[in-house]
Amino acid sequence: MPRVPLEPRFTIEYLSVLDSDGNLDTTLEPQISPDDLKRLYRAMLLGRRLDERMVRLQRQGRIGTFAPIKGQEASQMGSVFTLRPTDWMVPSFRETGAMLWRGWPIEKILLFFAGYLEGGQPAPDHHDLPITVPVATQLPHAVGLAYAAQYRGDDAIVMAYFGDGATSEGDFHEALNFAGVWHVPIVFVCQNNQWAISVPLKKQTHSRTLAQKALAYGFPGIQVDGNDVLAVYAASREAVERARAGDGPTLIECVTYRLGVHTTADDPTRYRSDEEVKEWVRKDPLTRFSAYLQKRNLLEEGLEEKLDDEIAAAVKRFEAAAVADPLTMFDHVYAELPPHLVTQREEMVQRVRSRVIEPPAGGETEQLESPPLRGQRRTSRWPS
Ligand SMILES: Cc1ncc(C[n+]2csc(CCOP(=O)(O)OP(=O)(O)O)c2C)c(N)n1
Repeated sequence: MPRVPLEPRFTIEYLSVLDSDGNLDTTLEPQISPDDLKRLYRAMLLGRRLDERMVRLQRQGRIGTFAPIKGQEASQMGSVFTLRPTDWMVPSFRETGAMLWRGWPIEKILLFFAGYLEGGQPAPDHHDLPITVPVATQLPHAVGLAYAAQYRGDDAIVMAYFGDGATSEGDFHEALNFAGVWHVPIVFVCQNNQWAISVPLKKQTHSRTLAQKALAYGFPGIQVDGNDVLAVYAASREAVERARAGDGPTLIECVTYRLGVHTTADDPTRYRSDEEVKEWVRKDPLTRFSAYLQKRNLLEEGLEEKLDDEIAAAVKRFEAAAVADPLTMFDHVYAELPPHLVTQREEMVQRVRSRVIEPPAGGETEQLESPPLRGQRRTSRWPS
């Protein structure tokens, strides 16, 4: 018997609309109104300015460890921009930009990175999941949400974010498999920023692209220039429309670069060269998009200052909050605390009492309400 080639054979497309000087392939230019183009740029710039501010706040000890998005603004904004508020956005831990777009107040994001429970809770009418630090664990949840939308027959779709490193996790493969089998309305957005902390992409996979992994699970994958907001937008809109029409999932691989540190606890000079970083600075998504907007006369004067003022006002509101309550860390994992955690909690209570950990100053700061999560008990913030 001869060997028979099976159909379909696969190909992966690569999409790019703007080159690094902001020149356009007019045949591929997506239809976006001038107002929307301005909103997109504003959101990308806000993401960048807040990012830089948060790194400084961390260095000053005013927030904790933070994962910057610098360089990934086009991947995040071009994709999240295509969602409706009633759709679901499922982040990992590097989607500050996408979260801002979805309406998370800046001070709430600051609270999260300062260790406040309140900072991590989406508002009740918010169709977003909270930040997820364990790599790829958000993906099966995202597929579950998409399955629920399909089951209920509503028209919501799900967009789930993750990095190149996440594609080596079992959760990624299980999620994509279920998404394919159930044909659920989901768009997987992989921000391939070339590094998973110090692990380069070539040690992560031997595949030519990450997009092609979708084909093994029976749905389309596309690779886009992730520093080109118009390309990311075009691919995302197509994927969102496909999902909403009942035509199943898509995997979008955004080829981008993390220009900064992995987190503020990282020193990337230990594992990557200055030349490599410089090469990617040339492809900065903001420079490229602003060159395009300049040509179309759509750049707003004084925007940077306006955004900085907005950030400064939010930082003030954030700093008016009382210090975070360390005891909340025991509240929301177990319904009944196991004995070793009861002991640890008691020890923490003693430490707070003996002022090894300072309780809130009282008077000048505003006490935040920490609502209990569903099915859980309310705890008092500070023991008497
Ligand atoms: C399950 C799990 N293993 C290890 C870690 C530690 N860790 C945090 S981020 C990270 C790398 C993630 O890389 P990638 O998925 O490419 O996302 P990026 O950080 O580049 O956005 C690792 C290994 C973790 N958070 N969760």
